[in-house]
Amino acid sequence: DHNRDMFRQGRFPDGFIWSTATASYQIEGGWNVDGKGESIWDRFSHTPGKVDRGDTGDVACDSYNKYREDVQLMATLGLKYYRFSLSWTRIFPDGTSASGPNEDGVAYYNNLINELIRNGVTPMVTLYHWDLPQNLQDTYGGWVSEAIVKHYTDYATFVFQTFGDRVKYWITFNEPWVVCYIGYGTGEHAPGIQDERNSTYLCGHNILKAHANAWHTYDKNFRASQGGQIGITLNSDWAEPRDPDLDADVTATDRYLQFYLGWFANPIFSVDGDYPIVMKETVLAKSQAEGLRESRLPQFTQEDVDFIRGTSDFFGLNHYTTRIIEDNVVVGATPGYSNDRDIAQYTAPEWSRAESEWLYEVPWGLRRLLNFIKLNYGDPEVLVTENGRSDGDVTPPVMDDTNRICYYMTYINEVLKAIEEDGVKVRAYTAWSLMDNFEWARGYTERFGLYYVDFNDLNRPRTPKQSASFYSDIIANNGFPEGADVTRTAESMW
Ligand code: GBH
Repeated sequence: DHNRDMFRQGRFPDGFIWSTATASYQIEGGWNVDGKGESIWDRFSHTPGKVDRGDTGDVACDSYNKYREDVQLMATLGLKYYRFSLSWTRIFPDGTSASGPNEDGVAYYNNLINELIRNGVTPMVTLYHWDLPQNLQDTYGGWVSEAIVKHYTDYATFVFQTFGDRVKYWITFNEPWVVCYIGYGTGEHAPGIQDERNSTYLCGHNILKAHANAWHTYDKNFRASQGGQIGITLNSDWAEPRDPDLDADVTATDRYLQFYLGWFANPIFSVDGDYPIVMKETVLAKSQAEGLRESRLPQFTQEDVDFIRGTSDFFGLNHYTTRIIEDNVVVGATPGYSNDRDIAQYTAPEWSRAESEWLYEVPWGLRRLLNFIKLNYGDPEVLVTENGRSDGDVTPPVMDDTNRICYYMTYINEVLKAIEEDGVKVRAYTAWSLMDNFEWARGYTERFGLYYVDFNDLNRPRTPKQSASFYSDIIANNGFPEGADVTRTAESMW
């Protein structure tokens, strides 16, 4: 029973990166000020019925105005790194370089970056955390069209040129799986397209191309002069077979992981590149069974494969939870990403659930996933770019957030084991999130912050939860060294 794994004392390697993350649409607000264009999340949240309680990111945490205060929160925590994302439409209001750059939007990010650096905080910048320019959605259908690859590349080139003298860590995309499956498949996220059959796969195809274009642009034109690193952040749950003695379940579990992480990791990080073989074979067979002549999974040319392979300087990983997988063929099911996998998923009764209905606490899943990455994707340097736990929006607010402390403590301890016992090259850990923010389709009903934000107060005051000082202690001690208070606390909670 891996829930009873031992607690491990010890420090993280020198120079280990401790960070927190946010994303533009989730915190900035200022959705239509100073020349900013409309994004698909502006449109989506303004459409009745799409977000719980009708919440929007119009004001969010008001970080567009309160960024100096945010940087002070980081300084208080002793944070040396901060991961945030750029709003594309603040820079190019209609998504194309013909429409910009919008000087006020550029100034906002210059101010934020300079304020971070003045306070000893290294910026880690995500170019795309889901807020696509609405114009690119309207004109081309968004990520289903290869036409937007060029616009993304123009945007990337501009931000490298403009901010790259000070930004040394770039992340091209946050979680393409979510963009393509939840945005273009289930439609629970913007732009709300429900087409798992084709759009989900087309989206993935174009994001992989856009990512590779941005990486090559940086590599060729900016790396030598700017000396930064550029990679991608993928999300994945870990998975275990329902019956480990049943071949069908073991194979189904691998299929689940290949369709999840492998979909994007295999083209970028594997030796041969391209989509996972099992994904190509399965979607082709499913397509043929429907009477189609070609697979619904688009094909890369050998030139594409070579262009995409090897285009990441690190493996950015967002991880939250684990699933139990069973082989399961649904006869007569609507063809598409979900059903192409032929799986059923479960959780274990002993796993405690966070406020988010998908988020079960399974710390050892992170260690296994890190080992899976080491084994399958060439032992890359891994940056954990998100990990965290939600509370509900309850009165009075939960400030002594023991559950979150426990989550961070156990998951971070598993990262330490992965480094020391398994030799996984984990270089960073990032808590999601610095503060409570707009939790996408859940609006403000789920809170992931180290800082509490009062969304009923126009000033959006931030108040530290207990987990803020706990995380701060971990950072100050660089882990759990023998004799430290934080180590005693951790051991007593384990
Ligand atoms: C991250 O995604 C995001 O990067 C971040 O912006 C967000 O605030 C944070 O998580 C917390 O949610 O039940 O099939 O619809 C996390 C990965 C993957 C979590 C999809 C929710 C729902 C799967 N997400 N998952 S499903």
